Amino acid sequence: MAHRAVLKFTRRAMSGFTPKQLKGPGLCAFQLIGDPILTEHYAKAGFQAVLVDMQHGIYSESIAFQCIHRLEKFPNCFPMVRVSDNNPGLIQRALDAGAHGILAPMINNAEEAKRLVASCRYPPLGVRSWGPTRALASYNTVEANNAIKVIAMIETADAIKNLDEILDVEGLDGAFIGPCDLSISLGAPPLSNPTAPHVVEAITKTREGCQKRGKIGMIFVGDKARAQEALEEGWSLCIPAADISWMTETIANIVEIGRASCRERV
Ligand code: 3PY
Ligand code: MG
Repeated sequence: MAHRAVLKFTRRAMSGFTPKQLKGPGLCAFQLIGDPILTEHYAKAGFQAVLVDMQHGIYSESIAFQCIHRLEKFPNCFPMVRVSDNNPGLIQRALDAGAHGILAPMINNAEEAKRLVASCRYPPLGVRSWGPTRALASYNTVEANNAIKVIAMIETADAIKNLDEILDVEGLDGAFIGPCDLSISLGAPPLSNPTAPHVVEAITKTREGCQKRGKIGMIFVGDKARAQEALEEGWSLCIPAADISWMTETIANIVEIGRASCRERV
């Protein structure tokens, strides 16, 4: 009886629920600075998606989820969370908070990719547990299963070795290149725009693997020039560096303008 009452409430609360679409190709904002006002600015500016980074972002879970909630006002901006680990508990909390996209770091083989997919989908496709607290905790589990995008981070030598088996995992929607960790793992310096030929080759192989399968190919890059190039190469979603680097770069430019003007006066 109690269960029926909860279901009835949930149906009413969620009526009119429209899952968001990840359109692509386009840009995704990488949010490391934990403030929902920034999330709103990224959506207003026209980013197709915002990635709330719970792996390296500087904020608590509560703030991260407030950032996700702000995106409910922006139907054209897709809310994504990078969890800190391929852990069903973390993933399901992010989904219950309203994330439509889940990215997990360091996916190294098909077994890990399958575990990631299973955490994101309700039975019979996965093992997601029922906990309707926010928008995407729809009463309609099929609708939720269809709406969620599951993305594996490809950022180790093992992932490149096992790339085909990872990309072939049913229910995995795409792959996301972490160029810095991938470079480190392949014995190169951690660069957002890697130049070592074997790293570039691994990145290209990942893009081609996604394109061949019609899956989402996502990449983090160091600047907007490389972002433009990456989109022209055929990546579906490109992250043009992170907000903390946009900020530090802008700050350095502003300070330099001040210094230059003062130099002229002395
Ligand atoms: C990496 O470069 O390793 C990343 O995870 C970027 O987000
Ligand atoms: Mg990484």
